[in-house]
Formats: sequence, structure tokens, C-alpha cells
Amino acid sequence: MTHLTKNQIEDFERDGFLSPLDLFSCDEAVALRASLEAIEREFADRNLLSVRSGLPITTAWAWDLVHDARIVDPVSDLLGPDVLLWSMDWFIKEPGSTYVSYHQDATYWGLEPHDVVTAWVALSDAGPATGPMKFLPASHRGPIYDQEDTFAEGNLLSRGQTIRGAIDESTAVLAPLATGQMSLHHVRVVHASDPNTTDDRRIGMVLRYCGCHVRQTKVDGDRAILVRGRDTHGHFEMIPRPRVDRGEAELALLREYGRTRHRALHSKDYLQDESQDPRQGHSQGQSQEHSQGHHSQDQSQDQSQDQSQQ
Ligand SMILES: O=C(O)CCC(=O)C(=O)O
Repeated sequence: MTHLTKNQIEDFERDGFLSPLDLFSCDEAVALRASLEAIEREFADRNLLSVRSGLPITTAWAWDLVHDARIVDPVSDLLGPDVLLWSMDWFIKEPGSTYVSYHQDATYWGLEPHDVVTAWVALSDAGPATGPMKFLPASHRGPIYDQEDTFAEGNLLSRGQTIRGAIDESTAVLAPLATGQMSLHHVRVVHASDPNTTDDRRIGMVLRYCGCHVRQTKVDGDRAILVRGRDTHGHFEMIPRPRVDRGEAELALLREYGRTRHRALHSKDYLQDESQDPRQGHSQGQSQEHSQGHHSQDQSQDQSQDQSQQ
């Protein structure tokens, strides 16, 4: 049984996050990390953002992983019986100064209503020195804040999205995780993370789930994977299990998915006046997520690079 207790559900509803939860054994997490890093080595000359985020579309083990009952059971306790995976993102914080600024995911994903939960899975140690997630408890019950695109150096968010104005950090709760543990957070909760001061990578496999009733309000044709129950709404096009790992059809679907997701995440809702778009002339940064103007050796991968998230 991997379902949440009544108390855990109440904690999540009160705070907007739940952490830590035991998920994988250390051996399982190490094996998953090895699978990821083998793929990173194999596709080192490609756009790794796209390769990693596209895994459930292109690679059977990743498709199976996002269906794992140990993740989907607790998620469905929060979202109900019919659940979609909207996105697999990777927040890999190498040792160094990169960080994530305070933001709310709900501000720019276009998903409505906000019945969206992230499972943040530690495939390496995410202890206090690695810059684990920190949350402002109960902020998911407050307003959606105005965010600006700062494109700040070292910010792992693609546009350096940052809540405008001062944040009262005094209530922030650090959510360190051991290898194989996960946290769950609500799409509206305010969160951030500090630099990784250790010698190892901090690898977060970040799975975004939503109820089947949730819509993509920014674009048509967004895609998702049904991981639990039935989809009687049809708001998303369904992504099938990969038949051939990184086969032609799977890569074609990844490109389509990437184009749609790019439109959703970079639509004018967030850049109302293109002449003021700070991305003009912005050089390729180190963001974990969408990077603009990148020219990889594989244009097809390039076109789907922005599928991930922030
Ligand atoms: O991994 C991090 O440090 C930030 C992750 C994040 O912002 C998210 O999962 O929404």
C-alpha cells in the first residue's frame, strides 16, 4: 500500500506540499540514475533537455516509470481517480552556483483548474547542502503572484521567472530528500531552491500530474499520458506507450509535442510586448528548461527542446 494517510492528505491540503515520502530503495534510485546517465552519455551531442524530458514519449522504461503505483497512488489520493502525466522534467543541479528563484508553477503552465501535483523524485542525495526544494507553506491558498522574466545568470528556470516584490522567507520550509525519496507539491505553492554546495549532482526527476478534467488554456493540441483511471474529458491528446525505443514514430511525436509545449510555455500571456522581449539577443544559458536560440546538431531535437516546463 502506497496510499497517503488521512493526516498526510490534510497536511498537503494545509501546506501545499508533503515531504519526505519514501519511494524507491537506494538501489532502485541508483539504477535509475545509471539509466539516465547512460542516456546522457549516448546523446551527449544532442539537446539533453529535450532528450531527458522526452523520455516517457520515446523510451518504454520511462513510460512505465511514470505509471509506477508508488508514485501514482499518492498522487491520485490528491487528484482523484483519473490522472494524467502532463510532463517529465529534470532539475539537475550540478555542483556550483545555480539556483531556482521563488515562483509559482501555476502562473505560466496554462493548466486550469489548478488540480496539478508535482512528484519531485530524488535520484541522488538532495540533502540540505545540495539546494533542495524550499516551500512557503500554505501559499497555494493565497493569490497567484505577478512574476517577471529576469533571465538571471545561474537561474535554472528558463526565463528566470521570479515573483515580483519581496518574499517573506521567514516561513520557508526546506524539504531535503535522501536518494530515492520524493516530495509532492501543489502547482500554486511558492517555491525555490539554493545552490548545490556538494561535489555531486543533485538529480531531481520531476513528474507533473493533473486530473483528467484539467485543461490546457493556452494552446490547442497539448499532450499527456493517462496513468490512472479513464479520460472522459479528452482535453489532451494521448501519448501512447513507445513501441520502439527512440524509434522514428516516437521521435516524430516528441517533435510535435515539443512544438506545442513551446507555444504554451512561451505564449504572449507572459511576454505581452515582444519588442520588450528580453530574450532578444539572450545567449544560450544554463537553464534546465527551455533555452532559446540553441542550435544543437540535431534540429529535430532542437524543435522539441522546450517541451519541458518552466
Ligand atoms: O528542483 C528545483 O530546485 C526546483 C524545482 C521546481 O521549481 C519545480 O519542481 O517546480
